[in-house]
Amino acid sequence: MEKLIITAAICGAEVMKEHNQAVPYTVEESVREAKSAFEAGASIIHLHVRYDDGTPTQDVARFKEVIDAIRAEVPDVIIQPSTGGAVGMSNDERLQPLQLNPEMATLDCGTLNFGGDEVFMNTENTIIYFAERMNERGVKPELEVFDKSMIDMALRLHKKGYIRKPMHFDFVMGVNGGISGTLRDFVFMRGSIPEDATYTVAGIGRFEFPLAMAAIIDGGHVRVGMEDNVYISKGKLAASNGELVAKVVRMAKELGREIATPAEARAILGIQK
Ligand code: KMH
Ligand code: ZN
Repeated sequence: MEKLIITAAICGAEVMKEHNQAVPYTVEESVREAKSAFEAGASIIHLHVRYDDGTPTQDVARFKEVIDAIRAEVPDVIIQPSTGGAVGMSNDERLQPLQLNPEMATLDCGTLNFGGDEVFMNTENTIIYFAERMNERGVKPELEVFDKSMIDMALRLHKKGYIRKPMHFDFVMGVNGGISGTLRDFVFMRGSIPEDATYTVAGIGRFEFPLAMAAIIDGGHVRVGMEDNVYISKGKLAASNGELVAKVVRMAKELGREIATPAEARAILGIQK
């Protein structure tokens, strides 16, 4: 079985220090959390950035500041900026981190309810627009799919030539508005992607570790981190993103799955550095 790629989603755009004090806002806090995740075994950092007061931003200057600071401490890790940003941001606002030519970036493959009155908008034309911008720059998309219909959209856009192979999916499961985080739905999602595709799974909240376990057994890859879940176990807050990653490493070791380095992750995903 391939080695296990662990992605750390260190802060997202929604979770706040009120949920867990370790959620990073400042540049220094982002470096601390990225470093802790890398040292624990993560080879990819899924990156959102915040202003110092915690407000999410897609501002390219802020991304550059954070990425440069992470690179200074953790030179080799794969940095995967979000192009999802936060609900309500415009397409071009969301796309700003591509100006930095990252190795990877997320490509959200559909619109979904996001709790209450929030809607995370990704129309077909938006997805095509984002895919074209990534293709122009040679950025590997991580296809964020919050539901089975989004896999079907990605496959249609692949047939039309907008999304290239090898395809790499991220099943984000358990969002209030997306597919559930049950094992039944995990099996449905992983059975719906092409044989030659790779996937990672991001279980939200209490689904994080059960779905990590399923992906480890299945030969998939795993995303954990404060963007998705702030608890290390029921009712106990995680001290850091590194602690969440370390738990996945322990699970993988128990099951005989080795952990991929960033270089090995690049080879598995077909990324040229
Ligand atoms: N913050 C969510 C609205 C991504 O990073 O591409 C979108 C998100 C997905 O987190
Ligand atoms: Zn994200």
